[in-house]
Amino acid sequence: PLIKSRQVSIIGVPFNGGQPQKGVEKGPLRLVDSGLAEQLQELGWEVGHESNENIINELQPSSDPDVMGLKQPKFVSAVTQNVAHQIHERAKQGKFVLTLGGDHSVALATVSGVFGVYPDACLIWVDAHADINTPEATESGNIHGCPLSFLMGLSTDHPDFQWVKPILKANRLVYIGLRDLDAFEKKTIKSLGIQAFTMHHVDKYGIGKVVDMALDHVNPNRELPIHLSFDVDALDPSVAPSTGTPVRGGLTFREGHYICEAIAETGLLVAADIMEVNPALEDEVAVAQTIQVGCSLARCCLGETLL
Ligand code: 6HN
Ligand code: MN
Ligand code: MN
Ligand code: MN
Repeated sequence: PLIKSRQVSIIGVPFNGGQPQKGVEKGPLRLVDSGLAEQLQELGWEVGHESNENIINELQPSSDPDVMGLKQPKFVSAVTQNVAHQIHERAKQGKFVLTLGGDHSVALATVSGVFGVYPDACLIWVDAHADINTPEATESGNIHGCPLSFLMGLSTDHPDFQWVKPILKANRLVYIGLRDLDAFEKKTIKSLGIQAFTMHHVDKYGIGKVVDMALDHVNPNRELPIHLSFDVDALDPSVAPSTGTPVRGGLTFREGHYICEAIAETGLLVAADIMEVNPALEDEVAVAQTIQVGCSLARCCLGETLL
């Protein structure tokens, strides 16, 4: 495996500034409080944990008006730039980086940090959404719908995100689970030739074939490092109800876990994000279910089901 140390660095990012709903900032601590660190130790990993519970509030600017149609740009930029450095340091130390969100704008930090250390990595984006809107295109202004446009260099003129380097090439990105795309996103995926497996493809081919085809596309020789960014809204709302932008018709419990298992099995996974768990949404039973799923996806990424 690429990560020889068997050390994992859990990076909590208790951040909600990329979208309007409160509560997603409570995701990381709930995942850890439910025993995630101990579970990973049981799998034989040496676990470090940085909760970042104190730094986020300090980075909130006193005034943060919309810029080019994006909401809270200064707050999102400051938090993600800061966390990108932290993630870069941990990846550079040879540790597996497990980032717990927080909303998906935090991918600006995870992908920047990881690709800074592994420039030839590929990114597997598991999500109901494509998160590739530009400031011009976004209908909501929520930055959690935009991180990939910055990381791919499609949005180079926003003053607050000049620090984001366009490190992601179209042929190193693959989507799985898509089912709610904005018109601009569809057009962009087509025109850039980004490989995308929607729920239609999961139904048609089955998840095993889809993951094989996804890896064949971004990692044909099975030699490049892999970063997995898993938005829990990729799962069906009956599986992961407590999330901010649920969409019917998602991945089953097994399909979601299969993705993590199959990628872990390659030995090439160097970083994983578990994003958009919002413990303030739905009832306590739903929250507990969503937290449990988040933890078990993370464990599968770290090899729980490998023999
Ligand atoms: N997520 N495409 C919509 C938007 O507001 O741009 C939804 C984005 C959802 C983002 O779930 O990470
Ligand atoms: Mn997302
Ligand atoms: Mn999503
Ligand atoms: Mn939509």
